[in-house]
Amino acid sequence: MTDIVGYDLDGDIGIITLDNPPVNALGHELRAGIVAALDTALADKGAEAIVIRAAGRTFPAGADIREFGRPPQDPWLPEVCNRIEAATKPVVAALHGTALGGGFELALAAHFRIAAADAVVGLPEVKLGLLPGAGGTQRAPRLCGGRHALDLMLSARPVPARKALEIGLLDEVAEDDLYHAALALARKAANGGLPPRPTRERRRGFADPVAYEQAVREWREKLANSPLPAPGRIVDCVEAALLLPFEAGLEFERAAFEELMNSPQSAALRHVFLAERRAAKQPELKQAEPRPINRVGVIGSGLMGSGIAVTMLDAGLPVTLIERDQESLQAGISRIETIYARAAARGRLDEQEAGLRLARLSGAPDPGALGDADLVIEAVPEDMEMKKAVLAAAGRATRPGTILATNTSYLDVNALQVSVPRPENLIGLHFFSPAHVMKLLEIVVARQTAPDVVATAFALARRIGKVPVRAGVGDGFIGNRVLTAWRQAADEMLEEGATPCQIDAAMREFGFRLGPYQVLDLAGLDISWARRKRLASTRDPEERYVEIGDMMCELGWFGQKAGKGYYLYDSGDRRGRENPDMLALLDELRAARGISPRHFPADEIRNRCLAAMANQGARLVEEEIARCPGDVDVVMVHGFGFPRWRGGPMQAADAWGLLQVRKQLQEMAEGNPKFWTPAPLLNELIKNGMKFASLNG
Ligand code: 3H9
Repeated sequence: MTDIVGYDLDGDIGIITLDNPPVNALGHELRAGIVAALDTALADKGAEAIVIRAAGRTFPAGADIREFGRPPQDPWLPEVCNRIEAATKPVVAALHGTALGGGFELALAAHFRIAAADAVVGLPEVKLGLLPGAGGTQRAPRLCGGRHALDLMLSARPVPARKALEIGLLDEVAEDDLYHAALALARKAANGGLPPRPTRERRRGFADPVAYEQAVREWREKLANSPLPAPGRIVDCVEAALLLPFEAGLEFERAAFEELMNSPQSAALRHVFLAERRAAKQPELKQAEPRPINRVGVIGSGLMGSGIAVTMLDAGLPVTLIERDQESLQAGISRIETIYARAAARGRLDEQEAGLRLARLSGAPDPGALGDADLVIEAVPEDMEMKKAVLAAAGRATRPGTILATNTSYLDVNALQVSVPRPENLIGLHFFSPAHVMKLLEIVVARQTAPDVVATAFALARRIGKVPVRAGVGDGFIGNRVLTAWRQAADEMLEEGATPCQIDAAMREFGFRLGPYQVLDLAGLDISWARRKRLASTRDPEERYVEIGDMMCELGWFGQKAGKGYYLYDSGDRRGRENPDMLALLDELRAARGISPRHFPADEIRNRCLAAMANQGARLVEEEIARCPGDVDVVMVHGFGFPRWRGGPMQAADAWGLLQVRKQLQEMAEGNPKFWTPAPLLNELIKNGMKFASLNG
């Protein structure tokens, strides 16, 4: 057969084996190979039944996402599924690993499905702004009914094999040997022990049409305000499965799939999926072996330090917490205990598990306790001298192979390297607050960082469930640089007449969960204040400087933790309400500057913010602090709540049109040229008819 599809005869059963690493994605070659192997099996007089299985780590995890957006090549996946279903010999799909999307649809078209006990199945296309487009919306409901089918497709969550068996999506779960259990099932079918049954003819899932329609109605109501088209189209297709003949249902699904494939939301979601995986791939992972990490030290147990400790404990790593004295240590431990108590109270974790995780925590008021740590992360306040002293002490207390990491948000990691005995062991691990919740991890590779330290950081990110992005050394790395630009654009509008509420509302309408001022309040305004003070002497006097943030900090309004920032936070309230003192302060500032305030429509707010972010992203790429625009997008999606379905600022700028972005920047450039002048990279791309996406490789 082909290199990636094999055909053998095992006794009287034809075995088709798919072997397209890493995840058996159903690209053109694999699809063509399956059709050819199926023809061979059907023509093979020795084969009474057929098993389709996969080699490697998984049964196909879906259609090949990298082919999307290109002209389709025959045979299409829906066609392959129809051919399997129409086979004149019984076909058994033997699933292991993660049988997802088009992979599971292939299985749904087979006559029987058996899965390994640890396999999961799912239809997660909605996460890519799509729907199952190879018959999944029509076949799954026939097997498991409307409610389960809708849950499967709209939650996008994979279902464990046993649960899938229970709801009718599988026929058997193989307790130990999947291959032999699949052979036995195929033999039983071949011997007439099981009736042939194309899924299109199954009616089990339609047994209770009233409940089916009720599920459709409930989901439709729930999704009424979704900004995404895919969920609603999934509901339409599942409803169509009940109402239309099978072939017409397939056509309905096909049309909806194509409409979604051409939607900007799907383009953005696919972009983020691929960008996340590109960001995790680093040359060092091929060149160097990650160092083993069995114990982690965390220095500093404030908001960041305790969140980092929880992240490590959650991943099964023992943690040694270091504080300057017993009292601070006790406060840090209590903070961690509170995080677990809250998780248990909310039912996210059972108390026993919370206890097991806490049992991995130890602490000491002295870095001497770090002797057996493989990695030490400092999370002390943003002060260069303090960080240098803490890292130097950690360097002295640890073994030669111990990796030291700084969680600095802005400071120069090259300068910090100078303070430690083994600079090649120092790296930046920039977590985002709250560290045990936020997925992003900026991995800051400094001048002397060793390749195996970089490889270890990326391997660790995977282990602790974070989304890693490499960043070069530069003030604020990637995320905080873009945030600063976003904030500059927003602050200029504040000064000219907008309010924090209006700006935040416009950004939420764009799809952000939180607006820029809510984010600043959450992170603490003192952090960026300290940075501004540090950089005050280097500030370009020609650059427009909006003083509002400094004025607030001088009054002690540090955001959520102080109960007052851009918003007011009554005790226990994390959402905040409009801060009237803030509005008065703004009036004061405008009056002092002689500015008469004007109204800002939401689209102007969004355009200015987006242009500023994309321009800053372009500069980060030029300066090689970000490797590519896609990395900037991943940072903004995972660290700052940029709506995933908009793809991040660079993808959103591509979608808006780079000419439009430049026009917006040029319009602004007069008031603050240094900040708003389009980055040379932007001009270069426009000149060559390219987009940011062209640089993602
Ligand atoms: C679909 O099926 C549409 C159909 O309904 C209709 C069609 C007509 N394609 O995530 P990982 C690569 S839509 C191509 O790091 P993990 C990935 O890029 C699809 N490549 O591993 C990476 O490559 P590299 C519906 C894919 O163990 C490598 O595999 N299916 C695809 O953490 C490892 O990936 C989905 O949405 C793909 N479909 O997680 C499932 N999937 O090594 C999407 C993965 O070169 N996939 N790759 O960087 C996943 O959720 C996870 O990848 C999975 C493994 C759980 C499978």
